[in-house]
Amino acid sequence: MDIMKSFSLEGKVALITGASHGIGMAIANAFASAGATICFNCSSEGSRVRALEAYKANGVDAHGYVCDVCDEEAVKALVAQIKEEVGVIDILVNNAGIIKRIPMLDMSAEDFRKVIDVDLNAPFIVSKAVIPGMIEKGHGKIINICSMMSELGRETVSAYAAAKGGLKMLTRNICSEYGEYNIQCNGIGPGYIATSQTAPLRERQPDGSRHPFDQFIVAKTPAARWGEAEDLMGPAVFLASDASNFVNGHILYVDGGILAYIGKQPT
Ligand code: NAP
Ligand code: GCO
Repeated sequence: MDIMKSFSLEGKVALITGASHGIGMAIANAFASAGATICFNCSSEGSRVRALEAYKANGVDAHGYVCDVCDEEAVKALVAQIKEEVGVIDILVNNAGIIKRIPMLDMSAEDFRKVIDVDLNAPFIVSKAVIPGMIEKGHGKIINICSMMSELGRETVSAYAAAKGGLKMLTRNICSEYGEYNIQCNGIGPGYIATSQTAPLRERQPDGSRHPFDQFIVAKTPAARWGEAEDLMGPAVFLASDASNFVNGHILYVDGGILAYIGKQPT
């Protein structure tokens, strides 16, 4: 048996939401390397055009769409358009996400709802649109991009932690409800990854020193570094491939060990 064939995504159609850059683009590039046809959406035409150029420069012939993942009718239309233009979706990565770092007592209910809408309601909406096609095909892979905040809280990220905690349980519920149709739904929980989303946490201070949070995270991570989006490529291909057909409802933390580590005693 050639075990490496079980990691192939040849002939598969993948939709990665929010893959105009960052983690989503890295995962899409990994899937393309493994043989998948890449579809992605983002929230603006500018992002879509820039992303298509980046994919092309990387040798990936991606299909890009502008679609707000919070808009159920637009999502249903996107899935139908992809079916028409590319094929029925075999692999879905619910990656699109936002964060608002605001102390809870200062956060408006509108801001709280917006984060929940993108980070939790949208994965429900997109999964609901994609699962019927997976059932018809007799297989499917759904990967929800969770977070360390699916397990831990911290100051200023109440909405995000609530959303990502809910996304962990939505992952387990899709596993429970659709596992019998040969659909595996798992999560990836990235640690702290150097993307535009975390750029504010890594900004140099006026005196040129590293951001205190940057120093904190590196000290708290056994790998002693921030993660790179590329660190997620292998785990994502594993969860999207036949190699993980008996893995279901699992959140795979790709965090350099941070969740396992209590932290170094202050000197
Ligand atoms: P990012 O660089 O901010 O990218 C977010 C992506 O989501 C962009 O492509 C953006 O599209 C898209 N998006 C946002 N709202 C959307 C909407 N309503 N409809 C469609 N697309 C939308 O974020 P990232 O760091 O790559 O993170 C990607 C995912 O990983 C997120 O779910 C995030 O919560 C999660 N995560 C990140 C980290 C980290 O440390 N970076 C760690 C754990 C989990 P536009 O380009 O059009 O704005
Ligand atoms: C934050 C960060 C984190 C990361 C990630 C960690 O402000 O704490 O943005 O939330 O994005 O989710 O796994």
